[in-house]
Amino acid sequence: MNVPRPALFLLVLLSTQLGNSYAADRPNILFLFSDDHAVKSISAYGGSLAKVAPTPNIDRIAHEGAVFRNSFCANSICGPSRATILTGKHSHANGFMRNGNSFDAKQWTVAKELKASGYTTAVIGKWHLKSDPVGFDHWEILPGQGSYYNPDFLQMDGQRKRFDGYATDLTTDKAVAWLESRDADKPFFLMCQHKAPHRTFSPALRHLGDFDDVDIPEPDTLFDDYSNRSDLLAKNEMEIDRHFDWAYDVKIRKDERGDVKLPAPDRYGTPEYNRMNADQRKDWDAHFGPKNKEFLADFRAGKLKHRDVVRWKYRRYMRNYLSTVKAVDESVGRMLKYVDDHGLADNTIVIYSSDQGFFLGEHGWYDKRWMFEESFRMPFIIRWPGVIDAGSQPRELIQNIDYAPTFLEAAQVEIPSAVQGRSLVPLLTGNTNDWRESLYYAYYELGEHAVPQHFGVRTDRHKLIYFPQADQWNLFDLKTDPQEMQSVHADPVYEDTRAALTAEYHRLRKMYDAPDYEKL
Ligand code: SGN
Ligand code: CA
Repeated sequence: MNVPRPALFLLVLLSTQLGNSYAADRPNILFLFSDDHAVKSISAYGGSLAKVAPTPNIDRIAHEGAVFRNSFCANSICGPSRATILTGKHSHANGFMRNGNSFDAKQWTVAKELKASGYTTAVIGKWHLKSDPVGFDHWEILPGQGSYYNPDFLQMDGQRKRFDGYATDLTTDKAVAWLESRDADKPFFLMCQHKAPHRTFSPALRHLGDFDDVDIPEPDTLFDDYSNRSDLLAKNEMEIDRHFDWAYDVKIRKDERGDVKLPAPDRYGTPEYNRMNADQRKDWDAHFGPKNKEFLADFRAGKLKHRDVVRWKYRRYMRNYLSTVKAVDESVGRMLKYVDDHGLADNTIVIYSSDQGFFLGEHGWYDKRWMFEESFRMPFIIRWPGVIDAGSQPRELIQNIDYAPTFLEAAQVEIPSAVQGRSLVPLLTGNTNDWRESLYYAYYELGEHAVPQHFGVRTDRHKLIYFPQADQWNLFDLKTDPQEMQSVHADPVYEDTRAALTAEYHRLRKMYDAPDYEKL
């Protein structure tokens, strides 16, 4: 390489200062992330909602890069997923096992490592790890879950400031503003993290009504009776029917959240509604008011049977959910445009992901947590021009423990041995040699939505789940029973499979040094 002398001097100086030498053209990493975005509501993933999912910009990343078809989380809940992404470790190894824990900010993270290696780093939007972000040159985060309308953001100086507008738009504005003001001599690592489409699925007001005329297909399992699996399933508290805050008996709970925006929130004052200003409420009321009136009139006249009401709630849920996704996709479009307009596209890795999956009516549910496919799956779509062939669809089993090592390899930084995940870079270039054949899952929460602690292993074809509280095992054959309606754990036909999976489950627990159930 023919480098002019002063430039060479600078390079050498830089490498000595950093204690390492890095190529000058390390890629930027733009990590676009949302909260509770199920793969089936992204067109590029296909599936029953592919035709109605409003995701042209997320799909663009997919078409120009790769869609990981078998991407999963390690623990299907918000804070733990984020902690896993930052550390490349399972929940027990990074200490953040349940929402409400406080992230031990003293530990190693990929953000700290990238920053130390010469990246400029920022996180904007939802954080949900309690302790302040460390390892970022800049951060501006939503407190806790954050609000959809006129949200507060926590600033680096400790101030909490309220901003007018919609959380998804504001998060994007702030991400763009940071890109504008960043130290452009360094490669960047930006985590742009939305609250949407998280409960209460509250759309940008400009999108109210966008899905009113869209026919939304209903999942086959909307009326699951929870038979043929652990009896713990039936004890859940996450049914669209019984647990959305408007139940068939029209009893309004004191902590009304506004899940289906009914009855008119001005009478019951949901937290989201209370944050809106008069103009915003006008739009909201104009949209939901007449629809609620019509529904309630039919309901009170006895025209709707129990299942009609569940179906009505499901459709309203989906219309609001997809509307919030629409704003997330617009944000992705704005970020892609930024990298295009500033000549950054060729050397920027763009990722779209979300902290876990979500039930969109499957098994009658909303929310996540279970190791069932809908909540276990995590979108992972990545574009890296010149490295990934456009339109790739890798099928290997990947997990959020793999993100940190992937970022490190892309940034030419050594991966510490304590990281439990593996870099996806070989898969990006089609090298699938020696890739893992199974994934470990662990869910530790005890209370919310009455989902029991459970642990498991998944291969490409089978899934074994253990519920220690009841000492019960479920086994699913994902080929013959993709909707996971029937455990075959006691079926003699599956004896060999059961033995092999049980052994694999214990092997993984040992390999990852998973804690004993009694210690949880
Ligand atoms: C809130 C939600 C729950 C949700 C948790 C965890 N209720 O408590 O439905 O499971 O967050 O979500 S809400 O009415 O306040 O929205 S997570 O994404 O943060 O893990
Ligand atoms: Ca989440």
